[in-house]
Amino acid sequence: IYVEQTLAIVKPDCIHKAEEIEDIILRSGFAVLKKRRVHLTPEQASDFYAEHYGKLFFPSLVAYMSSGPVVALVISRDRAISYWRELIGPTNTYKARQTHPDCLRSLYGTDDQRNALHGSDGFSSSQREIRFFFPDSIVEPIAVGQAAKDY
Ligand code: YYY
Ligand code: MG
Repeated sequence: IYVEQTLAIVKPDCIHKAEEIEDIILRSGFAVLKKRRVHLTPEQASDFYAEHYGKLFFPSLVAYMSSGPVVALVISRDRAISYWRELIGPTNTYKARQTHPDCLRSLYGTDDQRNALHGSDGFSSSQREIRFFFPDSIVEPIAVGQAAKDY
């Protein structure tokens, strides 16, 4: 078993539910390793979402993500990256409500852009995103209980 880390963000439209979300994270088998509440500047939000630079939704995404504080959490368990993505569900809140009614974006999202929660989409983005909020982090999966060849 490999214990991974991933980055979760409680976005500005969901910030009043941050403690409730942290409870759900803990009850879902994650450990919360680090946590930070921060109000991103538009420049920081642009850097975080640099992969989407130039897309039509980019300016409003940056405005949304810098519109109020967020809570960034480093969370950890086996298969953390894909499991957290499964829990939050599809990007579009309206689509999520149709296809995954129990997912967190369905329950906590506001609209097609303000979708309450972020999750890293793979190992390299988890490394980049964890270091974005917590620059001194060492981000590696840790083998627990089994030889690496069994992974
Ligand atoms: O990884 P995820 O957050 O599920 O979606 P991305 O495609 O990476 O988009 C990042 C962010 O941008 C998304 O959470 C909302 C916003 N967005 C949007 O406003 N409009 C879109 N058509 C696609 C994404
Ligand atoms: Mg993404």
